[in-house]
Amino acid sequence: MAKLRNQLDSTSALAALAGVVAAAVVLAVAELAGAFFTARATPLNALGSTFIDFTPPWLKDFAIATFGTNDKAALFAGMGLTIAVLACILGVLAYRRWMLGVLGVVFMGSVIVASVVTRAGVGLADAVPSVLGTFAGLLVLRVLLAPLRTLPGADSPAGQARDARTASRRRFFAAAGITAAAAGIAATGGRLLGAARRNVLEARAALQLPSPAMAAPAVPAGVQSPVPGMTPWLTPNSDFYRIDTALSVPEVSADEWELRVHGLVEEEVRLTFQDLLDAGLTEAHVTLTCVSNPVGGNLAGNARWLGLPIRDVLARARPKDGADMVLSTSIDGFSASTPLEVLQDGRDALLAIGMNGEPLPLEHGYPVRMVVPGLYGFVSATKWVVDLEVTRFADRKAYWTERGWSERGPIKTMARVDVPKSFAKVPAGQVAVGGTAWAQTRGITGVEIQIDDGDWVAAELSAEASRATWRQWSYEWNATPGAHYIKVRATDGTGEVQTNRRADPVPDGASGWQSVMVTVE
Ligand SMILES: Nc1nc2c(c(=O)[nH]1)N[C@H]1C(S)=C(S)[C@@H](COP(=O)(O)O)O[C@H]1N2
Ligand SMILES: [Mo]
Repeated sequence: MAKLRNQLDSTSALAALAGVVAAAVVLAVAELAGAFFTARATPLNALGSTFIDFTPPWLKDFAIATFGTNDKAALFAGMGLTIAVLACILGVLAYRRWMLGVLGVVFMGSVIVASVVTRAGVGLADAVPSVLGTFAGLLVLRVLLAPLRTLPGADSPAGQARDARTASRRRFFAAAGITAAAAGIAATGGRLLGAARRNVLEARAALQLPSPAMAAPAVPAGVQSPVPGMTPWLTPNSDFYRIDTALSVPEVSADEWELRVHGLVEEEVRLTFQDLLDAGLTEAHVTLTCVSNPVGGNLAGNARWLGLPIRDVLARARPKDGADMVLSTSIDGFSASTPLEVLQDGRDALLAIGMNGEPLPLEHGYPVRMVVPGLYGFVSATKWVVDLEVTRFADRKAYWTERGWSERGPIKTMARVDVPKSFAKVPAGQVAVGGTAWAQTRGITGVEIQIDDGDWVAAELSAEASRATWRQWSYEWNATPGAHYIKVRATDGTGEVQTNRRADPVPDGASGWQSVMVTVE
């Protein structure tokens, strides 16, 4: 009897230990996954905040009085201890009744999820790391408890039982040790990764953009089409389309950022972020467009960019005769080939640090990116740019050129219907039709509409801010019941009408007229 109790107790101790290891795995996996999601609420910090919220005031006062500036460390120690105790109980519970253990772990996971998603500025997607952690914890608990279940009963022959028990225990300790070590590495890795991102975000938040030496021309009244539901003329940073090959957003510190300008130049130039802040910066509205944008697509956005004209940097480096291209490279290896003459012809091609009055968002290239009016992004808009090599198209190929896209990418004239949407149902009578058209650097001088097989008629153009930006248009349509097609085409500043020749985005941009089907009731 005593022997049986003894054995039960020591097995319970192992089960408790399994619970602690599983809890460590929950937190470690959540922390590691969290590093890739958000800097605002990593699982450990969020749990800490919740822990603070639930700590009675007297205990808080006691902690601050006792531990002073070490109160954060004390908080995490206290939290760790609480979690460890709960985890011991959970481990034993799971050993006795697996389903009870599962419920306990899921409850613990829910507490972490709730802690994360109730922090300010956090979305539901930020719960994913905690959910992943919870599953990993359950798995580990299951695996660790398995050898404990095969411990021989009291009725098996004594010697054999002792050997089997030793073997089971050895397996248990090996598995628990390896898992605990892996959890430690994952948690440390997650913290380090998360810290880099937090540091960059804090530096970005503290950054004061200089006022431009050359301000953007005032935006005329009436750039926005009056049609309800229209795309905003100026795209908010949070709505700006994002295209890049980066699996996780590069975290580049502005302090460490440096741009090297080299290749076919008389003088190699190096620029720091401070050099950019100290230079006279230019502000300009420029509409970016992605070459992958299909006819009627929305991979285009318009922002006010603040940056140093690239021609100023090139003037210092003095390109040599024979150079015809600048290969810009990002810290993550992406590269773009931009014709040298485009960067020198006076358009607002910028090494941009500001977007709509803010430092660049991380995903849009913080601290520095290129913005070149008139060229698709894949040959011009390098984010996290760190290197400009003055070279020749004959000598060097950019990232997408090596993958079957063209080496040059002037933006094609394009008109788009924004309202009504494709397949919309609208009431008969006056229907407001509105959209956006672009032909950066050439400008838009006309937009025409065709209903079914009718005549092409001129739409009303909204004001134009510059030839580097898109232009909105609107049209009052007297709609009769039935299914109708609205076609649209633009004319650019050279007088050329947008081509109806259909082309896929590969290799140098889609073309053709958009046709939108609507049902009038
Ligand atoms: N470093 C880097 N820069 C990049 C890319 C990329 O994949 N990596 N994609 C380019 C492409 S294809 C486009 S369309 C624009 C998009 O810029 P955005 O994400 O700020 O809208 O960035 C360009 N700059
Ligand atoms: Mo793109």
